Order: sequence, then structure tokens, then C-alpha cells
Amino acid sequence: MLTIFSSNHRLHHGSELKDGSLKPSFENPQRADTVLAQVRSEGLGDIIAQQRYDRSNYVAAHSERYVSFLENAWQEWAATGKTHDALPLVWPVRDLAIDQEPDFIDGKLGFYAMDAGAPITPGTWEAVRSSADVALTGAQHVIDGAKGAFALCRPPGHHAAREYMGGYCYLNNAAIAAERCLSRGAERVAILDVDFHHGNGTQNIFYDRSDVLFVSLHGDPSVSYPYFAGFAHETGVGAGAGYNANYPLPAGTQWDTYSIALANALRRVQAYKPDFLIISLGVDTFEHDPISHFRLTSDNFIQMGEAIARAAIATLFVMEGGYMVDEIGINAVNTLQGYDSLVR
Ligand code: Q9C
Ligand code: ZN
Repeated sequence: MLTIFSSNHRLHHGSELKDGSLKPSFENPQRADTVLAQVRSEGLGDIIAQQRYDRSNYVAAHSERYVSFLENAWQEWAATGKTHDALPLVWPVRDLAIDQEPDFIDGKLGFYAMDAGAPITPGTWEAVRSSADVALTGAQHVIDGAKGAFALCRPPGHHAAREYMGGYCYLNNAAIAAERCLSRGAERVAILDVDFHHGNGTQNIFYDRSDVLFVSLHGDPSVSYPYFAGFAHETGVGAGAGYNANYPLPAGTQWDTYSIALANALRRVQAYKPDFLIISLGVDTFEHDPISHFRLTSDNFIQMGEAIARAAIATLFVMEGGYMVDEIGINAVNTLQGYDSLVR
């Protein structure tokens, strides 16, 4: 299958709070470069650069003012004399005011973030928009008739909601790709999120809509990030009622349990009869992932790709998480090879 990649991802290398101090983020440039190297060494298929897309494609899944915030945040932060990563330190929880955007950058950072896990650095916006462009280029390939494509996105996107960043995510690449499919004639798009963490951002964007089905397998949010979304009772609202399906699974989940939930999720996807399937492909379900708690093996990712292929829907794979840098390439490409082995 075709891989779409942007070297602009290297412009984003931020930090995160860990054990009481700022350390280089687990979400680092080596991740995407390792996946790319594995795509090459395995001969998965051609590798192409992203096309440039207009910002209206981002606004399709986000709000105008949020996209403007992302575009301008570093300049506003740097104008205060700061040179280190921009991170929020105050959030409008519960009864605090959310009716107006703050004027000052410190307030804006909290207004547009769910956590302190999405640092803004000088190169963040260029990397973020390029990552979305990678997903859009991949979407265009399946729209044009490809049975599969791999958008090697970095930074990831599935924690980014219509109006907030978090969890290493800024623009929601999978959601932006889904909107592109709909704007080019698709009637229904399904997004299956297999990242270890619940895709709260994607759920948020499509929660009240029936034209995008969101299905997610993830660590039980009562004990795993993002903690405040991903429960089984979250099934959608209004026109979206019944078009959101969460499969929270306990810490320590192995393939025997995971594969049953995956089969149920795929049955759900097939019953929806989507024109396209988008996989939010996080491989942080790996047994040795440093921040997650499932126990999938590298071979299990081949089985995952085969199971997805049996659904027989044109599929765009969008890279999300996976933090065991040594194996992220093997596990991501195993999934894609499993898919390709049954789709021709
Ligand atoms: N000390 C994705 O996989 N918290 N995001 C981790 C680690 C945030 C993960 C805490 C995890 C976000 C795309
Ligand atoms: Zn994750």
C-alpha cells in the first residue's frame, strides 16, 4: 500500500511533565522516522510526500477560532519574551467561564487545551498542518479508488476535539480525513480507533452526527488516560444517538480478549455499510509500551490487520500513538502487511 509522509514532522519536538520535571515528550520525532524506515525496509509500497491543503479542510473538523489559535500561539507566546515550550497552567473546569476566549496567550492556552500534554514550540504549527495534509492526501487516494493507504501522521490527532488540543494532539487528522471523504461524495464514513487511549477528540467532533460512526477499543478510562471519556454508556446524542461505540478493556488485556472486542467492533462497522473506513492506528497497545497497559505482541498486529481486511471496506490507516520506539515500526507495518495480505 501507498504511504504518505511529511519530513515537516521533525519541526515538532516538545516536552512534557514527567516525575516532577519537564522531559522530552514520549511523542518524539524518532517515532515517525522509525515507522518510515520500516515501511522502506519491508517494501510496503511507494512513499510520497503530502499535498498542500487549504485551511478550510481543518476548519471542517474544528472551529475557526481554534485553528487561528494554533496558527498564532507560538508568536503570541514568544512576544511575551518566553523561549521555552508553551504549556497551559489554568483550565476553565465546571462553573468557570467558557463564554469568551481570553485575550492573553496564557489564558488562551488553557481555554483551548484539555491537559498540559500538547506543548507548542516554534515549529509546532508547520508540523501539525503538514500532519493533517498527510491525512488529507491519504484520504484523496482512497477517494480516488485505492483499497488502502497509510497516512504516516505525526503529531497524532485523536485526542484533539473540535476546540481543544491535548494528549500530544492538535488537529484531528482522522476527523479531517473523514470530513474530506464526506465532502467528496461519501455518505457514511466509519472511524475505528485502535490506539490504547480513547479517541475522545474524534468522539467529540462526531458525537451528534450519524454520517460518521465512531468506534473505539481502549484502556478503561476509569484507570487510563483520558479518564473523562471513553465509557461504554457514551453512545451519541441527537442525530448521532447510536453512532458512537466504546469498548473499554481492562489493563493487562491480551489478544484473546482484545480480538473478541475487535470482532464485535468490526461487525458494528460493517453493519453501518460505510463508504470508507478510517483506522486510528495507535500501536501503544503493544506489550512493552512505556505509557500503556495492554499486552499485544508484534504478531498480534498482523492478525489485527487481517481482521480489518476481512471487513472489505476501502481503508485509510492514520498513525496515532505508540511509544516503544524500537518496535513502533514493526508493529505499525505488521498491521499494514496483515491488511495487504488479504486485500488485493
Ligand atoms: N506519563 C496518544 O497516544 N499522558 N496520546 C501520558 C505519561 C498522555 C497519548 C502520561 C497520553 C496521551 C496519541
Ligand atoms: Zn495512545
